[in-house]
Amino acid sequence: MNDLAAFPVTQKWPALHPDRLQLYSLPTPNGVKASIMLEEIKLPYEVHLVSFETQDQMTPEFLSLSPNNKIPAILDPNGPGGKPLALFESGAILLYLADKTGLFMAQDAAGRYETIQWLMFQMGGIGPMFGQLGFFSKFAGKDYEDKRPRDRYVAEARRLLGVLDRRLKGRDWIMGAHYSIADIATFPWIRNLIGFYEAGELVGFDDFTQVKRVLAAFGERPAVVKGLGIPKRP
Ligand SMILES: N[C@@H](CCC(=O)N[C@@H](CS)C(=O)NCC(=O)O)C(=O)O
Repeated sequence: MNDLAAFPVTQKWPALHPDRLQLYSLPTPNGVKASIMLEEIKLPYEVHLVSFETQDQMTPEFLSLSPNNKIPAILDPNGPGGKPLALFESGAILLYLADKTGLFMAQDAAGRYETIQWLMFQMGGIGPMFGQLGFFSKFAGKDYEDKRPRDRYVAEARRLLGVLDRRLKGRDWIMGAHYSIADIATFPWIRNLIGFYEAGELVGFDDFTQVKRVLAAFGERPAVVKGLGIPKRP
């Protein structure tokens, strides 16, 4: 068995089951991508809560794993070559777990790149842009008198929703008949936009009927229901 003691993160968050994949996270739209994927692939894992209230993400132990001070991060004792592998960035974690299990990723080369393309669309577009919209519409930025930043992100969120809506027309999921890591990356953010950020009306969410349809299907998956609550907040 691989010894995880060499990883400083295990000093703050001891591994009770060092043979299992270790997840360091919080149930945010980026965090739940990892927990939903782990529930989907049914890989045994041990979860550790990284509390933002106590700034856990800024501790040297966490930074040794995730130098960008963001969740989620994982430590897999059984990585490539049987050696432990540490990873941060949710998109990289999804790709790694898809490769490790052969699940939720097209197996032909062209389909694989197409899946990665839509995963990147979420990572570079939907995630960062919706995040800015949340800041300017619900959090500190909502009190700014100048509404141009908010309007810019509303317009950009609408544009991205339109791109996704057109892609989903005639398809069950982003990659067609097959549910994939592109869906696991994307739909927690759509859910967050209209749920936690309460920006549904602002972006005219009702216009995006395909996105609405697939969001509903996503929310019915047992692994999604479970993964959305992992790790439990105290
Ligand atoms: N691109 C990163 C973004 C991760 C991210 O923004 N995580 C947020 C929570 S959703 C975080 O850890 N924030 C803590 C901080 O900024 O201090 C990923 O997809 O993993």
